[in-house]
Amino acid sequence: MAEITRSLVECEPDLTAELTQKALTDGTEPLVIINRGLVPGMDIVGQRFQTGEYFLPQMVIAANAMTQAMEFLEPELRARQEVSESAGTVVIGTVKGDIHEIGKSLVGTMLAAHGFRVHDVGIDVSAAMFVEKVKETRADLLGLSALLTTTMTAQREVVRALEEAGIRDQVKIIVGGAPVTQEWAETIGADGYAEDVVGAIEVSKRLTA
Ligand code: B1M
Repeated sequence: MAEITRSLVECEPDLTAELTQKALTDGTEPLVIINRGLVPGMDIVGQRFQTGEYFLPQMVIAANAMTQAMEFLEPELRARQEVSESAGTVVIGTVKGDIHEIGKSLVGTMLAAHGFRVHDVGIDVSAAMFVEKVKETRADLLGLSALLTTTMTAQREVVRALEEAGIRDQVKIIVGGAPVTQEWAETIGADGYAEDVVGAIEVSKRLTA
């Protein structure tokens, strides 16, 4: 896994793709490749960006490399789950002002693999759009991702917009993303918080049981 991490950090997307495919062929579980290979690489890239050692282009290259690797991993993640009954309907997206996509998409993919009908509404999604989609799909669960301290507040706006639309009690809300905490979830009146994809599945199942 260290080689995959290194290839991401060194911004070698072709090598990341090659090593990801090789690990899959060798029988490594896709979630192990993600959690022990790819995510640690993204964390190092983020730290280097923060300290000024890396700039935006390196973050973009690393994100593209992980997205490319996810194209091999997503079908494998889905294939590992055989669920006949629907666990519920989920609308998931990244909040307004935030274009971080990878974590949100991963959570969406894994929810689908665990039997949820997932409507991924994308990134930079307004509160009004979330409300519209919840109504349209009659969602049981709404997932709000935010990766920036400046966009966390948009999660609260969505909760308020649902209240104003009179449908807050018809849908459970789960929030997540690097700066988000359990305390924040409670502060804004969300129903659940998850730190990572495994937690997101657990909390989503609990909220829709
Ligand atoms: Co941005 N960025 N970025 N970035 N970026 C971070 C988040 C940052 C922490 C880097 C850093 O400085 N250390 C920092 C935020 C600081 C802060 O506010 N606290 C940051 C910054 C500052 C910025 C810009 C402002 C930079 C600039 O322009 N000056 C800018 C903002 C753009 C915007 O959104 N308006 C920006 C841009 C970008 C790129 C576009 C270059 C790119 C994203 C490309 C894309 O997504 N297609 C990018 C990237 C790649 C990162 C880092 C390096 C990696 C994010 C990632 O994909 N991780 C990130 C540093 C870091 O997180 N270590 C950073 C892998 C992914 C699997 O993990 O998304 O955390 P993650 O998702 C996890 C959990 O958080 C959780 O589960 C997932 C899986 O385990 N989770 C949920 C996520 N959503 C969930 C929802 C749930 C439950 C769990 O329920 C619904």
